[in-house]
Amino acid sequence: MAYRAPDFFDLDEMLTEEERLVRDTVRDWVSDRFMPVIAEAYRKGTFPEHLIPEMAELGVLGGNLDYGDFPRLGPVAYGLVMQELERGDSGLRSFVSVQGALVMYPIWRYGSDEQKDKWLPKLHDGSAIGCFGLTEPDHGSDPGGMETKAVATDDGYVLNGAKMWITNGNLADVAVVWAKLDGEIRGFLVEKGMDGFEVMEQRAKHSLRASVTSELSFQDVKLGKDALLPGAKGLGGPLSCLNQARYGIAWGAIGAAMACYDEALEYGKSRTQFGKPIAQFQLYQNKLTHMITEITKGQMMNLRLGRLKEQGTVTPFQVSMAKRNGCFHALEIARMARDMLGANGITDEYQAMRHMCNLESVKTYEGTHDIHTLIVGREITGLDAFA
Ligand code: TGC
Ligand code: FAD
Repeated sequence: MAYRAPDFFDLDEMLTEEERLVRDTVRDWVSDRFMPVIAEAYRKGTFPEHLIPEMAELGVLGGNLDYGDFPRLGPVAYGLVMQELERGDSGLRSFVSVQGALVMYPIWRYGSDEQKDKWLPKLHDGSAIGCFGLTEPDHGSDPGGMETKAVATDDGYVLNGAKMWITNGNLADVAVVWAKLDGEIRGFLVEKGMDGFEVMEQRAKHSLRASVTSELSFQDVKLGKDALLPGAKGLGGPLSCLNQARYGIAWGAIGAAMACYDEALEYGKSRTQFGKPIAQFQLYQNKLTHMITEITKGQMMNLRLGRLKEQGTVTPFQVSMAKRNGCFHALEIARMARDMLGANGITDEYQAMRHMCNLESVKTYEGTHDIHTLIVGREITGLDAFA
């Protein structure tokens, strides 16, 4: 069944022709190339790596960055790309988010010219993959407490520690690793295959099964001086990258909700009980109305957020609100859609339960719902829950 993207408030009218073109190109690619393979990939617990060159061809890997001949997607076009990718699967959007917002962005913003020239072209054309190591086994919501440590030597640094829950870890040619150097958080580029650098896939997952998640461990890994990202100092370094990725998640989560809504709507019109389509019952319509209302509110928030980002005035607190809102409602909508599909909703012939399981992770990573509540709470009250 062809996907019919909900747009109840004609937000399409508020997009530029270029933004619509970018969105429609990615939407068609997801329908034609990704949807046929996702159920099987999810079942097997693999990421469809064979599609990476096509994603690169679409220009979505770091395509918003001002570098070389990159397409320089604007914030709204970039957000729409994330929305369309996550309509396919959160794992697909995760792959692209990590590569662009969490690996290419820190290299682009904080790296030396040599680091940029070495990595950005390859990461953009998909010939190199990256991952972002901030979370540790004992430090998730409080990355400032990290224990991974770098010690300066005559010719570089020695890195020790561990990172956990790292998206793209086993696929990565380069890891952006955050570690304390003389007590200050700094970013390092750690390359695949370095002595003492081990990567283990975390496969026992009910969620984001079509995404690679890994543990990284560093035992006396010797890094050259050129491994340090010179421009990033303090927790603000990784958190600035999270602003970019959280922005994409705000859009992406609404994309997953749009997929679930469309599926529940179509199902309700074709499934008959008590002699009529279930979509004719008031309760079913109440659920659909709730879903489309929250989707519309999310779409409007994201579009406004994108325009603020375009004019350079967006704040991290606005990004937190949109990430929190998008994930919360998308998960609620996915759960609702699963219920509306009855027993069929638990099978992988339908998408709702896959999105529902994925969104549990999406609500957790890049700052949990509670952490974003406290970030917004700190901004509006001036009182710091983390102090
Ligand atoms: P706090 O005192 O608030 O801040 C420390 C320094 O950082 C600055 N800062 C920011 N800078 C840029 N953007 C932001 N959003 C920032 N928030 C804070 C701040 O100004 C300060 O700078 P300075 O110069 O004064 O030192 O730090 P805190 O320790 O109180 O922590 C604040 C808190 C809890 C909000 C923060 O730690 C947090 O956001 N925790 C959540 C952790 C998180 O989101 N982890 C994500 C890991 S990556 C991931 O999940 C990838 S999933 C990818 C995928 O598959 O899609
Ligand atoms: P915890 O911080 O232990 O939180 C547990 C619970 O306590 C949560 O409900 C939380 O909201 C609550 N809590 C914590 N602190 C407070 C507080 N102060 N007040 C109230 N409640 C609180 N990390 C990376 O660095 N790179 C990646 O690529 C990456 N990819 C991921 C992929 C997946 C599939 C998943 C699931 C996670 C990924 N993460 C990644 C890690 C993710 O960012 C963390 O899981 C997240 O930040 C939460 O940390 P935690 O799991 O340790 O939970």
